[in-house]
Order: sequence, then structure tokens, then C-alpha cells
Amino acid sequence: MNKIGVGIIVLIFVGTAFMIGFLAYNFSVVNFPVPVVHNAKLLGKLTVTASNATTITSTSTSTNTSLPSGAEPLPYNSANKTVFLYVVASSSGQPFNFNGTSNGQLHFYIPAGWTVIVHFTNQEGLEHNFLIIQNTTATPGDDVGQDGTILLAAGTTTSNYLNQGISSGQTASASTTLPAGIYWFACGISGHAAAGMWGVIVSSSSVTTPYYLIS
Ligand SMILES: [Cu+2]
Repeated sequence: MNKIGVGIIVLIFVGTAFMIGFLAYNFSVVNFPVPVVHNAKLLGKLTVTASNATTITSTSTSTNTSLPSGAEPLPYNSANKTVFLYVVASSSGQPFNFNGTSNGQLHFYIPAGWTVIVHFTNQEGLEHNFLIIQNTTATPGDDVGQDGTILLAAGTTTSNYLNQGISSGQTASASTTLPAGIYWFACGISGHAAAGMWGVIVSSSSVTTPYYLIS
């Protein structure tokens, strides 16, 4: 074998060794971390731990309570099992909103059987009202009274809700007790809920501290 032949063989060995090292490096960098990140995301969604929970202090006691990730506490009084919902038809953004949300984005979570006290303020040019409905349909139509049973009416009545609300700058209040279940809150004025003015209330025995989530 001449010198050129030896050189070619050496080059082949060196090149092969380099490629094996390169592939092993890429395999470790690209493949190894993926399952770890994936698991971390799943754990974050499924469990509440100290690192992703929000610690809050209630308005009436000094009890610290952990909430699900992304949740914000609602004001409440655990002594008389009351939660306060401050709801605003906001003047910023699109007109058919509650606290800037629409179409079921805003979810209130309350302990089953607690009393809900609603303070509903209208900042919007159009008249609006606030209803809590035991709904029997998936999404609201033009007349929400046809979509279930009205349990609470603020700024209107259970019979005049289609065209009676409060004007801009006014606040109306109402209260009711909600057994375990899933409800809508919605503006009852004809077509307003269908245009987006509704959200969800979850009353559950698994909720101990009232909170809300916006999806
Ligand atoms: Cu309305």
C-alpha cells in the first residue's frame, strides 16, 4: 500500500469517528430534553404545587389558601359563606362584555351553597342587566329566558329582562344562594348574551376559596 492509500484510510476512519460523535451529540441535545419539558407542562396543568399556586389572604380572615394556576381570588366572607361578584359592563372594548370578557371566557368558581352578592355596574352607552341562569342549552340565544331558569336578576326583573336594564353610570345589586351546579351569568336584554355578554359560574363542593379564571 502506498502513502496515498494509507492517507485515504486514515481520512475515512477520522471522518467516521467525527460523524458518530456529531450524531451522538445531536441525539443527546435534541432528543433528551423533549420528554422532560413535556412532563413538566403536564404536571403544571394537572397539579397545584407551591411553585405555581397563588397565595392569597381573604378579606375577612388571615387564612392563606392556594388557588389553581392563573386564578385570581374573589372577595368573600367565610364567616357567613358569602362571595361578592363585582361585575362591570365595561365602556372599553366591544359593547357586549362583562369585565372586558365575552362568550363564556370569564368563569367564577364558588363553594357550593354559598350566597352570591352581585354588584353590577353599567359603564356602557347601551342599557344592560345581569342575570344568573340555570341553563339548559350550550350557548345563549336572543331570549335567555328560553334557555333555562332565571335565578337572579340585577337591574331588571325576571319578567322584564328582555328590554329593561340600567343606564350608563348606574349600579344594581342582587343576591341568591347557588347549590352545586354550573350556571350562566348573562345580560338578559334581547340579543345581548348571544352577542357575547355571558360567562359561567361553577358552584362546587370542591371549591373552598372563591376565585375566577379568564380563558
Ligand atoms: Cu346587555
